[in-house]
Amino acid sequence: MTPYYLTAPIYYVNAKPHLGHAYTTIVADTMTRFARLSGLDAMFITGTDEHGDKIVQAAAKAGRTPRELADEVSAAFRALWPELEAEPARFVRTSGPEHRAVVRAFLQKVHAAGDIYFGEYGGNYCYGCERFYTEKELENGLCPQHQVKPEYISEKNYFFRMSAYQDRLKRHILDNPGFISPERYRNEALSMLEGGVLDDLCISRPKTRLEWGIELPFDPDYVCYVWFDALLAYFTALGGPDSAEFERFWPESEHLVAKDILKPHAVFWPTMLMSAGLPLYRRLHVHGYWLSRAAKMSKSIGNVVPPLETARSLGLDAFRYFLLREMHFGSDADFSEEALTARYNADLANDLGNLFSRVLSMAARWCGGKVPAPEADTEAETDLKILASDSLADYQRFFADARFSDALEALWNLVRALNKYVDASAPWALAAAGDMERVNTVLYTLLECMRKTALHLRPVMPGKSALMLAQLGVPGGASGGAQTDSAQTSSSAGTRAGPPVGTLLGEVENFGLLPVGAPLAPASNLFPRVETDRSAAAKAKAGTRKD
Ligand code: ME8
Repeated sequence: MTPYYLTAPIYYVNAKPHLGHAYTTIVADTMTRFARLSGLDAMFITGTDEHGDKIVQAAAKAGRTPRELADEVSAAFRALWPELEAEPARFVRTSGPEHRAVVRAFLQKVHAAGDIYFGEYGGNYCYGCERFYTEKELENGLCPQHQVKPEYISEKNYFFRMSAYQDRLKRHILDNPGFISPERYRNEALSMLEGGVLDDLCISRPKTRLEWGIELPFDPDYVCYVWFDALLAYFTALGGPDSAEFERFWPESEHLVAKDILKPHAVFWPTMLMSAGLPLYRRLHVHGYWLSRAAKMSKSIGNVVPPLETARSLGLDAFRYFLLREMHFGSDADFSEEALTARYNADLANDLGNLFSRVLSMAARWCGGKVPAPEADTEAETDLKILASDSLADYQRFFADARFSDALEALWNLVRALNKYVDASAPWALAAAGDMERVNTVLYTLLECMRKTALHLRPVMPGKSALMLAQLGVPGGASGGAQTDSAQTSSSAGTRAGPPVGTLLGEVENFGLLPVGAPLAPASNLFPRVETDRSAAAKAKAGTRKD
């Protein structure tokens, strides 16, 4: 099986997880499940980024040691992922001994390549970002991420000769159009490489100023700068660059990040890899920010969306669906409870839930609760099958390109067409007229398209998809499918099980995979409609009128 390796960021432990962290990790999980369903041997990893000034400062504020704070917050991140049905194959902690060894070995390689030198540097340092900013990068003298005035710091440090790789990196980005996507971030990365010489990268902090870090192998008075530490987590998760797993997975590696950490991933990391003589990652996917009340979530603004409570409000699968459908990957999106409820009612309760409810109750009534055998198609079925193939092909294509919202929109074209087909073919009228051959054909066509829809939704809504497949009598739909998914990801990559029960291969072209005679659920209530303030008010008004 072709390998596929995806990384979500490893998150800082200075604050608890919020919706933004949940989003990236859920997207990573969804992409991995999609890859697996497409026949790849896929896994994703995440972890926590635990060293550096930021953590030391947060720990001091909380009256804890950095180690205590890191242990506590890292555990909170780790515990969150299964609650969101996100199943990383590995969870890397940068304060662990395996990671320390990987970072030190990498530093040695870059040092041996002659790309590390000792020098003095003074500059504007933002503690929040853990990096120096050039005057040009500041906005009105403030850090563009944190809107705080950076501190001027001057000290002797080690530097990575990043400038030496500027042209090579630029050429690589130009020669490989898919290296950074969407396009706007590729252009942004290219513009970082335009106009003058790229600064070299300061990669150390003197121990007199910071002790909470990995000691440089060539100077014990210094610890490693956080990005040279953090990015190597992507190697640690594979057992380091000398492991067999690295050899297998690294050439197929893809990274997933938000735009705040574009530069470290698009510029620092590939130049570091070039210096160490290692292959570059294959692709970098960059998404925008979730905003809350029109601002980036932050503790100080007080607009942080807690992921778990929000996920539970309408069910985890609805939450995952919302996140993928609402944000156009690459652009910012606004989060609100109202938008979540509106999408839930419109897309899930009305369109998808209603389809399952009406078709299964008709099959219970007229087909004895079993998948009926279809007779010859009419033009309506032929047209519907063409629409289904087109929608599914679009879905798969968009999904593979990380265009999740477009993918789901394409799938909903099919869901809405299926509801229209129910209305137009009116099986109740066919049954009343005794035309059971047409009833069977119409219901089989619907059930088969519903199976395809449920299967395609598996990466996004693993729980509801399994339930839908079980309601359609698909063998192994509920237990088999779900078990295979979790068995593959919770164990180590080397021992992962075989391919999942269903796959997307052949689903666009082939029609009729739903076995005739399979037992169907007598009823379905997948997404009960929820009352909103507006719908309750409308009902109350209607009630008053009737009275
Ligand atoms: O940057 N909207 O960690 P971090 C969408 N440790 N995504 C968001 C978001 C928002 N409002 N806020 C955060 C770090 N994220 C480094 C990474 S990787 C080797 C080291 C997500 O805790 C998004 O994925 O600040 C973003 O890139 C990441 O959290 C930043 O997490």
